[in-house]
Amino acid sequence: MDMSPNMPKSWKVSSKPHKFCPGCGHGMVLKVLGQCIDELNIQQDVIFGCDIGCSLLSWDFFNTDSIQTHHGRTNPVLTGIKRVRPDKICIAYMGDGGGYAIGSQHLVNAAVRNEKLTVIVVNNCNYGMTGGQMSPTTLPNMKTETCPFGRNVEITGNPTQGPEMVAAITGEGAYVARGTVANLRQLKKMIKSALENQINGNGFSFVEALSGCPTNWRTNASDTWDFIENKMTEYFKVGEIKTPQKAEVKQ
Ligand SMILES: Cc1ncc(C[n+]2csc(CCOP(=O)(O)OP(=O)(O)O)c2C)c(N)n1
Ligand code: SF4
Repeated sequence: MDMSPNMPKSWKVSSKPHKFCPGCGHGMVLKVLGQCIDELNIQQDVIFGCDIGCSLLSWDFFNTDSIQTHHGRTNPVLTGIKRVRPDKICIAYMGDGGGYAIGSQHLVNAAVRNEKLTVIVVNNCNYGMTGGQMSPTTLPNMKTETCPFGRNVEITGNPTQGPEMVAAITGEGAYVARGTVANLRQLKKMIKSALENQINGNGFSFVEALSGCPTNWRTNASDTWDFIENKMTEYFKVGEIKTPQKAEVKQ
């Protein structure tokens, strides 16, 4: 009987087991990303860029060209690479802090310019790597290290709706969606559509993945899934938001 683990062909086997905490969503997102790279047969052409944050633990995850950037700078670094090598498939991978806080201006400008990149933001409602501080996507009243009594939206504003913002400012041909690790089949379809959109040269491609951080949420398996499936989706609606076939923003 074959007992070897069922890993995507594009994964770098020597860097496994990976370094994410048990139950972390990052590994699940990277698994479906690996499956998409395999199915689209683009491993030789991919340039994978990861941010600072727990996403940096993916710097040696794939057997592809990879680059690890400063916090929030993955989008401009990958934009530069894509502009000099438009034949490459550039994937920018980051957390909600990297995408919507320190790197927000880069996301906005890449989206406005409709850069032909694929951006994946893993939304776990906090700054995971630095110990669970409040991030732009921390839910109203959610407790974190820096809002121990719960996020007060009167003071800190409402959580960032990343895909909705990107869909509103990016151009024709863009693909924008929000998936979740609670529905990996759907998330895989979205990431595949985003990569196909870049392969076809249509425009900016953006997928947010709702994900879990049990270490900082201090949740057991059942509470982690309840939070992802029920609490996060009260605020963050899962689905395709903009597709190149349908230029207008889906409601
Ligand atoms: C310029 C800069 N500012 C701050 C930090 C500290 N820092 C490291 S990771 C991080 C937050 C990461 O959170 P997020 O992007 O949401 O990713 P996660 O770890 O949750 O996957 C911060 C603020 C840094 N490394 N560099
Ligand atoms: S701290 Fe959170 S986001 Fe980071 S690896 Fe652990 S569970 Fe994942």
